Amino acid sequence: MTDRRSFLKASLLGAAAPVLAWSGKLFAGPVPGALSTGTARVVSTWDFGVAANQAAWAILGPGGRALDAVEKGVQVPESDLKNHSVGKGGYPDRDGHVTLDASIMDADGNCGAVAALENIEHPISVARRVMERTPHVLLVGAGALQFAIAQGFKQQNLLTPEAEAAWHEWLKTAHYQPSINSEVRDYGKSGGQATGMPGGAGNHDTIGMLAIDAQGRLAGACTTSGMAWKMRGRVGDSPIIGAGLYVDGEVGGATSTGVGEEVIRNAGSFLVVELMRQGRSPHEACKEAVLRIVKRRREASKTIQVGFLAMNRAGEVGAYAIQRGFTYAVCDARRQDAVLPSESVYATSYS
Ligand code: SD4
Repeated sequence: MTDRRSFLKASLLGAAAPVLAWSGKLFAGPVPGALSTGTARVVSTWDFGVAANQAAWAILGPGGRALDAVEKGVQVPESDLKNHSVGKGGYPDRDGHVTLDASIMDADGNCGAVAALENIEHPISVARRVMERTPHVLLVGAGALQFAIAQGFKQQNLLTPEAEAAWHEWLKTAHYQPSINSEVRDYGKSGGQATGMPGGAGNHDTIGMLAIDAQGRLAGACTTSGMAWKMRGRVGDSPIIGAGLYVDGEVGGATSTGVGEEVIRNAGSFLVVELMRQGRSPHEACKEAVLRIVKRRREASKTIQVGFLAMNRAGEVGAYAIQRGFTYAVCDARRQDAVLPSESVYATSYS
């Protein structure tokens, strides 16, 4: 279990990540290193990032812009009804409302975000409109919806029958313990759709995506329905620039998944980028940011998950998580369906 010995042992694991099977295939290469000039790459959190990456690659491959690629890429899980933590089909809050958070950022510090947005399938596209068509960075709740409607987005019910049934099941006990990332229980079995978590449902599927295009431009996007059964009005890290997402064209980008409160407390993605600015590799920077959370929250960290994913301006990629089970998908000219396991502080599940 997660005693000091296993903590130390897990912390001392080497830098070379093992390979992970995905759809019967194996990513046989090493953790992605620097790109040669004029080539592109996109990475995203979790194994379902493969499909999102491929949509992004349809733009990046022919030489398109990173910003367009990340927006189109994360729209895939936003529309995936089987993904219960992003977009349509996401699990609702404890009062039955599906509320969505999203952010987008380019290499020049342009950024936009929405939080607690309801009834709009693609919050990432509303976030981009906030970035490009308002002088603001973040719109929330009713105001964000009003803006989306004014921009021509169509309203629709995002609560699917499956998500509603899961909510009704949760209501039987209504035990308020919103927790995240049960992949520590489901690792290797569920293909990203977790089940059986404390509190009654899996909800670890936030997507954070980082891309670099053939012209060397970086961009990132992050989108989620947040914690299942959360308090109405709760907002996580995903729409907070510097927490769930940060991009700096001179350095690189970072994104996060997991318990948003812990990421916000540590300005997580900003920290990862600043550590890269100081010379750390993406892997080292993600690891240091995770260890800061664990150091501050030694006891709590045994039962929560946070994972960071980073890419520097050379296209090098790294990731690190508190718990075992965090994966990330990588797509470039070499192959488009790779999934790699992140290293973690704790080598074993807390459950
Ligand atoms: C949040 N960070 O709302 C999101 C949830 C998440 O993997 O990433 N789940 O706190």
